[in-house]
Amino acid sequence: MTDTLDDRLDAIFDAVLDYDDDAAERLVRAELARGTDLQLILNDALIAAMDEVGDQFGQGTLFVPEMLMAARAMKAGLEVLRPRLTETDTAPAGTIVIGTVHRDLHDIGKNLVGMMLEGAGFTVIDLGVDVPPEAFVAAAHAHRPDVLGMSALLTTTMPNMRKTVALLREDGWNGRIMVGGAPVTREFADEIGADGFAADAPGAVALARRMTRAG
Ligand code: B12
Repeated sequence: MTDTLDDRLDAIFDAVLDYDDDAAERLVRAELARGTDLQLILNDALIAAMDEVGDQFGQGTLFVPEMLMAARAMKAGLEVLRPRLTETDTAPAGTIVIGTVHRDLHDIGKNLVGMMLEGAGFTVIDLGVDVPPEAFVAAAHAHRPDVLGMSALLTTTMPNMRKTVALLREDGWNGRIMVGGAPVTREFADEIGADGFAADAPGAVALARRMTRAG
């Protein structure tokens, strides 16, 4: 049976690859009850499973419907972690508007970043997915965030990040902009005039803290 921590994390990984929402939810809940470190559950089980799905998709052994079902199972597990990730006992740290860029529907990474930012004391306004540049600009006016975060998972939607930064600056908005998502790099962030890049959710929190401390 699934006894060691590795076995139990493997079982969560397998539940996602089996597209089994119920098992993913149940096993993550059981792991939380045991007091297992959240980052282990995330990195070694849930995110690892999405990486495997991405690899299989890349190899042509798994297709979009399966990718979608795996994403649903991953999200079921992530929802169990949400209350723990978002609970905070720190003072309000600032406001962050976050969204996935135009024509991009990937939101798992963005959601995770949002949850961890909330856990760090930030007020997070999530614009969702497929957010046109104009909608980011409107949100910057409406919410006056300290930091605006953009996520892109497709090389074909990264240019929409560039367009959004350009439109925000053209509009005169001078808050901080951070970008992320699997294909995004620090070099790309510099090139498009964003103020920062982070490779993962803890990195996004550290970056947002630096950005708000610097004022
Ligand atoms: C799940 C998934 C889907 C799901 C998305 C469901 C959902 N609700 O999100 C569905 C099935 C919808 C999907 C669709 C497609 N997908 Co897809 N998908 C994936 C997959 C397997 C996992 C992504 C994921 O959730 N990872 C887990 C999260 C936690 O990681 P993450 O998103 O990278 O986020 C972390 C960091 O990047 C960072 N981060 C993320 N956002 C931000 C933002 C900020 C501000 C900061 C600081 C940090 C940050 O922190 C996060 C936490 O650590 C990836 C493979 C992969 N390994 O990335 C392919 C992948 C991204 N998809 C791919 C493709 C091609 C597609 C489709 C075009 C397929 C098709 N032919 O239709 C469509 C496009 C749809 C669209 N218009 O968006 C390719 C992209 C190739 C490329 N170079 O562009 C990938 C890489 C698969 C592959 N190997 O080819 N996909």
